Amino acid sequence: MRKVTLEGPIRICDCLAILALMLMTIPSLLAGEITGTVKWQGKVPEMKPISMAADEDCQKMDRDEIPRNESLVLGTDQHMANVFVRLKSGFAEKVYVPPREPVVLDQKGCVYIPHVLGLMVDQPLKIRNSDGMLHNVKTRSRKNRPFNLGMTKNKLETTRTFTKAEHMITFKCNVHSWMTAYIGVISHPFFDVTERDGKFSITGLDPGTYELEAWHERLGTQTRTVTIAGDESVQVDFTYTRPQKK
Ligand SMILES: [Cu+2]
Repeated sequence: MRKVTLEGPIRICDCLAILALMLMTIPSLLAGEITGTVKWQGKVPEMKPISMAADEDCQKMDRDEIPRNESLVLGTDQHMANVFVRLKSGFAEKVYVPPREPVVLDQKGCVYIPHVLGLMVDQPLKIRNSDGMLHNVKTRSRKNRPFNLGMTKNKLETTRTFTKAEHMITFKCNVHSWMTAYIGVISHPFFDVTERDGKFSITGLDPGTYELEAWHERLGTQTRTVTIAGDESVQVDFTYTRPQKK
């Protein structure tokens, strides 16, 4: 068996390395977070199945049921999916390093999956065509250069990055009019998108006062002012309801 000793210069190096690791870890352990849920309040509207009659290949795909209109997606207890929650102000104005791992936007079953997603400036977005049939990705953006990309059965994957923060960029398919996705490109890592459980979590926050915003494609934005005093978890819940008729 190899004998390991901690004597002489190695020991000092080890101590310094452990100290450095502790210094890097302690701030994140002491960081605060904002968590919460987003719920729909009131009568649940009936969301009709998407009409895919324009493309027989989409319509006859093997699946349990045709997806429903995605402009309101609820889970159990009326929790809302596809709400983009982000810090709008209060965070340190600095350059945040984006993750190297790509975020994936898939074209599967003739819909975009996910319908709403977020990524950081310069983080790769992998656009996948799991359907292996003709789709077209056209972006509607003002700050980043728009693109219009045919994805044939021979082009199943491509990667793009966005150099500027933009909230939100609309993705549409020219072949299938119902296919829409919304992408938030954010300059910092403090954002989340709800799934059907309606939950969001924004972590790694220094003490301070923040403006927190929830965004929904049809129902608009809501903001809250949230103060984090230290290593605490502050709960903030959002509620959306049917807009009042004017
Ligand atoms: Cu398409």
